[in-house]
Amino acid sequence: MEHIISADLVDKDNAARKANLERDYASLGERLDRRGIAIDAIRDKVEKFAVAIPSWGVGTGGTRFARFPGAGEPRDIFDKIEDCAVIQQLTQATPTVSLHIPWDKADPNRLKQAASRFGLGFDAMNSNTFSDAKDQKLSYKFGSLAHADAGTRRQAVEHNLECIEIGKTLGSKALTVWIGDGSNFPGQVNFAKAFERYLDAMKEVYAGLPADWKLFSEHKMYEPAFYSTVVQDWGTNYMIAQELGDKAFCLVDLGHHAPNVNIEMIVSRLIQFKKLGGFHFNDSKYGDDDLDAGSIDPYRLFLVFNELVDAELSGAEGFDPAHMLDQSHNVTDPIESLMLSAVEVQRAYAQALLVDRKALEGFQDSNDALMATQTLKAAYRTDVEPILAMARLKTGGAIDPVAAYRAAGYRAKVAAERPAVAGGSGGIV
Ligand SMILES: [Mn+2]
Repeated sequence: MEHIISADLVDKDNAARKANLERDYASLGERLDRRGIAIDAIRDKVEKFAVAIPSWGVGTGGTRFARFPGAGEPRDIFDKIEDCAVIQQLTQATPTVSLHIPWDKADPNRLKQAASRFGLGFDAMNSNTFSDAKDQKLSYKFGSLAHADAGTRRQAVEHNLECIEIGKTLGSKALTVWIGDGSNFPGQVNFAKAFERYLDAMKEVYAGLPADWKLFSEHKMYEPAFYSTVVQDWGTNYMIAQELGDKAFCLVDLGHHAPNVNIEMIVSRLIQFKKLGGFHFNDSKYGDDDLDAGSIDPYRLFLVFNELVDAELSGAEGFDPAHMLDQSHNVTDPIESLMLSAVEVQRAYAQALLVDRKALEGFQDSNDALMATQTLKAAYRTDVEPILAMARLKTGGAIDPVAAYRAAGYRAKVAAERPAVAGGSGGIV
């Protein structure tokens, strides 16, 4: 398997940090042991934990006001795969890439070959019927799968079926559908009719799904439509998954809710009714900000993982959520942001594994609110960095991914090879 950053360089960076890490790991191990927790068992689970990188995340993002490209941005999906390979090499937490079609359209066999050079696989396929592709016959300006015009709906269905076809060659096992359909003005759209059209179109997409695939529908409260969206919340999303069938699940993008919504409870509900498909991890302050996971409210991320670990440990039937990042990096090097975001997601998982669930249950049953919440806090307050770093070291990654990345000078190297792309225009990537 090929490495983009020299393995010697990673080894050298690790060698300088290894002795301190071993001391920190032993010290944390002793403290966890006092709590009845075996640190190696937690590390084993962390090593197996993976989160997919969105291909669109390795380019510099932007807002509707402007986009300020960084140096050495990927020019095409093959450059993007190389950037994803760097993230995986240093974190060992991101073995798969999630593609967006048509942005990443290329010969599927070539794509497969490019990824396998670096040991990368492909996660869920993402369709795009929220913007118009070049030379597209009918516009999605007024919607796609829920469009009033049957021809436009047909085109959107065909596009989703094409994404499934590409994904079959790549070894993907899921299709994520997020639509921009909705309205900007009261009265613009008949809510019931639009939802009916969406369901009918999605039934056609679902019918094209291979037996071992899953269909993820992603809800979002607003944007690009600002008055109503067709798939606005988890309740609507749950109805969709119920209507479509056993292979249909709800995808929770953390940024797609109103501020302060109790997302961890939504997660619990979807687990309970076997319809949690997976996540788009990111963080937000005000809306769908697509900020780095754990950068604004790490406690919320922990509380989401508290529900996930609870389901994992209790052996909830059919529980197998997909983990994906979905972020827009406007002011940072996307590779650095994605590496740290993957680590933040891992961190929340590790912390949630430390919750004393037996004690928590006792406090819940005896209505001891204070001790119940302190039980969660005790896990959350634990600095699990030595566990994460040791997991990376043992699997061939970097103890400090950002330091190793900077030492390797990767961004400067690709900046010399990849001509600068034009900035200026607004653009979600
Ligand atoms: Mn998303």
